[in-house]
Amino acid sequence: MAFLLDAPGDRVFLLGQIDAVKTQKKGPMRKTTKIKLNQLIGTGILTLATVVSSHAAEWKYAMGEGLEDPQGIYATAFKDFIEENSRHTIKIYPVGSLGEETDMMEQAQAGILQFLGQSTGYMGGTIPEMDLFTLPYVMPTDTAQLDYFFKNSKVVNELLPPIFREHGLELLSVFPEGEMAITTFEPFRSPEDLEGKKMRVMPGSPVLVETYKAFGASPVPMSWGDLIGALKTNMIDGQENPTVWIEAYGLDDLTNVLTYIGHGHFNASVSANKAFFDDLGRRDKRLIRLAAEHAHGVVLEEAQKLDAYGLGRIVRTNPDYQIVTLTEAERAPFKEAAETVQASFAEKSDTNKKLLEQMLADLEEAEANAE
Ligand code: 6CS
Repeated sequence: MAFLLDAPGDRVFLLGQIDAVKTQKKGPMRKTTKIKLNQLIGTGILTLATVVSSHAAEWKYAMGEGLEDPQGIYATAFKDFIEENSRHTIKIYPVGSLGEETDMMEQAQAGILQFLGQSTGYMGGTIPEMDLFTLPYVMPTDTAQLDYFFKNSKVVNELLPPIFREHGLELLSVFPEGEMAITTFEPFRSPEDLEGKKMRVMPGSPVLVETYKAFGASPVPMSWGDLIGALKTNMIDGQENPTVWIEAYGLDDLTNVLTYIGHGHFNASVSANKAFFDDLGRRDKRLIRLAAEHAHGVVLEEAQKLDAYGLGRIVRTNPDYQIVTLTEAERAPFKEAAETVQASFAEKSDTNKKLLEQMLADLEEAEANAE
């Protein structure tokens, strides 16, 4: 049965017949996923009132990645959901179109942008508590546990939203993109091997600087826009990023070795400008939350495939490239060094301490419940 909903000035929906269509474009993952709104209605997530928006607006969404990267997949799914289920439209500004990530953060806080997709690694300078996600050897590398954590965690769902509001943002999602891999010119297997090596880290995060110091290296905070040039001119000796990104942007062609030391995951967040969000009506707020929930589900599934696909492509297209996974014994000194970084984060404020404790509890729950 289809219900006809016709509100003045609103789009007419035949509920039970609407499909929100999302298309992914990357390589072998290319496919079309139909998101049936009646499935959401069936689960009670969606009610008639939530689907309809009362006026049409164009909202701006900027992010630190391209359309085919994980943040782009999220943004596209978010946009499609909003556009299929309201009269609003979303214009997406991918990496490079509005300046560096720090510029985009300022634009989102000022309300020039309505939505911001940003790597958590860039956020520590603006929202110090976000460095939680950058702490070494805290997050698991198991993707099922990560998915469970990012959907159910008290840290993400309860503790961080009020902190974001203090910074003029409404938090919508935090999601993982892939395990951090370190690319270098020379192989390393211990902190001693990294001594004196200039390692590029994302700018703004005190934790990233402390981590690479603890690992024996000399960290060099640098924006994405400067990284390729710095590798080409040997200004730096290495950098870290998830495999999906390393392959997509050819960082394997610019270095000789990729090493997994199991120290962390690359994560991204999505938020809205708080004043914009607060001014919206109940229906639009609900629409945005549903779009975020939908996009989160899409990216959790796709990002893992993309990360594995990235590694497969490196192995196929760059056969001389060395791929190293450190053994547990080789990881031990890195893990030990990481403890000082975790302790220093917790000592910085009571909020940090509380967040880290809750994060560890959430991760324990994820380990017990993830399938
Ligand atoms: O290394 C960086 O700065 C970039 N890395 C990723 C995976 N996404 C965006 C970010 O700017």
